[in-house]
Amino acid sequence: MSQPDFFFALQRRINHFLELKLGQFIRQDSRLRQAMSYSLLAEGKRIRPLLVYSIAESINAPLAQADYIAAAIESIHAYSLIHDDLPAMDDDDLRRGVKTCHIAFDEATAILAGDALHSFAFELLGEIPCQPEVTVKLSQILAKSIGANGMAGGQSLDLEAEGKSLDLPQLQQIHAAKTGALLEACVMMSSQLVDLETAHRKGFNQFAKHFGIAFQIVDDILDITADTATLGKPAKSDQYNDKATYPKIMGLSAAKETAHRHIRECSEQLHNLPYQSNKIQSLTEYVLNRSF
Ligand code: GRG
Repeated sequence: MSQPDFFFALQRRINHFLELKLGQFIRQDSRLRQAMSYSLLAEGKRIRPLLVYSIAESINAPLAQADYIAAAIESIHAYSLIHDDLPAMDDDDLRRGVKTCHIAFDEATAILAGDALHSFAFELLGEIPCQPEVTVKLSQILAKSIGANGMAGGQSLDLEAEGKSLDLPQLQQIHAAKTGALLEACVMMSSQLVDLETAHRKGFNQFAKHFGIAFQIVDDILDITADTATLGKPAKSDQYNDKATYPKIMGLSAAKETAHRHIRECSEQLHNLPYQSNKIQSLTEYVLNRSF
């Protein structure tokens, strides 16, 4: 599926903002800054920033605030990809169509680039032009989503599970933490920019849960159905690392049907909310039908 037109403008917006802020925050040109910039500005789909902006637009929150959330989350995402590719983790040499950070630079620089991108995310949140109590809440949500009960915890469970056979609830638990938590944070953080009714906030949170599950199922499906050139990262890497995946546990066609079901749930949640949601809806369909 090709990208909807509005993606390009928002991808340009976040790329420009990231480049600008990297330059402002890290004035000294250094090998570390080059490695951060190499991975952060490489050609990713920017799904997380697109999600942040689409939710912000839908609830009429200022995009000038959403910029900081989108950039913080993309920075965390870049850090997680750098560390995920390291020899001690998935040991991959290709990411976003280019050499992984530790291959293009070296392992120590890649570890530090990940660490510095992690800090950069919180520096960005500290600069967001909004009330201090909102900044605190945003930092809490982000920290929680990437820590031991979120992304890092999920990654740890994923590594422990290599070579073992998991059942569906165990797989869901891993993915909800490893991939789902940061995607949920996109929605939860963006929706903090406006004083929403509790029921509406809950609706967005439910949407985010289904979005995260659908995203991961499609990621697992693409790992076995797409090729390395299209993915921009090694195909069949899950098989190679003997990882539990949705297609492995339930079969390819049931995995596809399950992804469709979660996307239908996303639409239903959006439909029940009193906001304009065309862009969120397009992003949701793109996540289901993407080719990489
Ligand atoms: C080492 C303390 C420590 C923590 C790191 C490595 C890690 C924790 C977590 C890894 C989490 C991870 C890499 C999840 C994979 C998520 C995923 C499917 C990534 C691909 O996302 P896309 O398709 O990629 O949005 P692009 O390149 O388009 O941005």
